[in-house]
Amino acid sequence: MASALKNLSQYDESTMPSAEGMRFGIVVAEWNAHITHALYEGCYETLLKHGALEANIHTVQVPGSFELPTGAKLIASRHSLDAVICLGCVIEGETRHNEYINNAVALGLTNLGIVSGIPFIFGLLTPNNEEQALDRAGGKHGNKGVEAAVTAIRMGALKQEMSNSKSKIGYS
Ligand code: RBF
Repeated sequence: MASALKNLSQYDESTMPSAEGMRFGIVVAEWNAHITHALYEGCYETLLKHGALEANIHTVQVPGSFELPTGAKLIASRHSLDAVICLGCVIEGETRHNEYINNAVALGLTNLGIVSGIPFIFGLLTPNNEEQALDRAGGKHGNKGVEAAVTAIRMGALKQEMSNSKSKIGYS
């Protein structure tokens, strides 16, 4: 059912691949740290819950969400990773800064993923106000950090499965 896909915080654990042996990068924006650190906790705990080893999870902080794609590229250049998770929160204000930052992050992560073949996971909250952010960082709409980790594990498994395939398209 389509509605079942709206909130991956309540995912079916029995369908999850094991994250044991997978290597992850996490990039966290410091802006709105009370939100992004809650996302990070949910994300990190979920990776561990599915078997990832602490030694295989590499975390860096960047100042703001606009820096997430660059931070993601830097961490992916330094470590061999199965997925990179980017966590941030851009709250709408009086000006249109949120549109510019959010679009730049979405485009940047999309490009990184296509060019590198590594999944770059979009864990950016784009709320209209702080309440909406809190609702999605452990509140009534779950924790999008958990959902980002679930997506990273699923995409990491897909990447590993496809890495043996000989047929390639596009850039690689
Ligand atoms: N970064 C965030 O992660 N969340 C925000 O809500 C946020 N709001 C910003 C508002 C303005 C007007 C500006 C100029 C920057 C904001 N940033 C925010 C910081 C941005 O992501 C980046 O760190 C800086 O623009 C430096 O490149």
